[in-house]
Amino acid sequence: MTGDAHPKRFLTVGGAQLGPIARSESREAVVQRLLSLLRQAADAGVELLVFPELALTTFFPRWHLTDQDEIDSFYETEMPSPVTQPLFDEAKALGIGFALGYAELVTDEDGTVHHYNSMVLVERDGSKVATFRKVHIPGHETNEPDRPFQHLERYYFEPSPDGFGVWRAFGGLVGMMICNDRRWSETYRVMGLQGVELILCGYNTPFHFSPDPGQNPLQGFHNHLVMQSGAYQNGTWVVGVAKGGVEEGVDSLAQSAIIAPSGQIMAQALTTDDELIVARCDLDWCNNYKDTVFDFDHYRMPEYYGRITEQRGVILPEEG
Ligand code: CDT
Repeated sequence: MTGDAHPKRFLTVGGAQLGPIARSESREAVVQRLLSLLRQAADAGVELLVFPELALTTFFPRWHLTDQDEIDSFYETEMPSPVTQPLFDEAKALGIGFALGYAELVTDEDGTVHHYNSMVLVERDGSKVATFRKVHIPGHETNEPDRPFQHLERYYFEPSPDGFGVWRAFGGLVGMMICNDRRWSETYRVMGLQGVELILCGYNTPFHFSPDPGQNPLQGFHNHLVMQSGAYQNGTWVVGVAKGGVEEGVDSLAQSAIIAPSGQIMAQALTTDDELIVARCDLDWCNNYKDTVFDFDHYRMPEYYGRITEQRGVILPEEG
């Protein structure tokens, strides 16, 4: 104790941005890259390291694959597996927790197979805290050959059956979201209503957006816009970590960032390659916002928010 009447809860958080992963790159080689970032993080005093979405393989939804065995080769059936075990072992030995995005294949007892876009959260002692599955699945369901590349997440993944949880871990309240989830204000609010203090997010965001290429130059702006507003409006830290750079000919956004409950960016990646960013996060800073301008209990008006859960799309007011 320092004698401070209000000791702060500091957590040193890292973002392990990845550069491109080639389709031919083995998981073993990728895990070596993750281990290198993990060791850099240990040297920097990081206690929780966040890796990107689908961090073990290339971003395979850019291709329309039809052979189910080939498709399933991109998914993990166990976590850890023999290939990812060294990451779990080294993290435990170094006393670092981590969050890792990967494609998850689950087979139910009745033989039903599920494909999820998932992120596992592991504590500093190696224990698994939770597995989060992506809720908002973007892109399209069927092959659209006129696009320069596909974004077939809706062909490869089903949405989470669980939604957005928040877990007591790392001395605080931790939630997760994956890539497109970060664009939806409901994502942050559902976690905000569970008191979240730290939201972890991995993303793969191509610059080219086929449905409206006018958005291409705004990808970096929109990325930070949504995470900064989500952080501020819910009084939470947000850690957004990219797999960026030119991967199999597709240029993707980097600009990983650690964002404070004030909405300010506290650390940001400078490259489009493997890069560690670090911030010392005061989890108690969340209360400056949660107890004042965003004191939900005092100021929210849920009686007027029914439409948010009662309807999916827009219902226009009657004419005349
Ligand atoms: N991975 C992922 O969710 N990417 C989407 C791309 C835009 S939708 C085709 C994103 O929201 O960044």
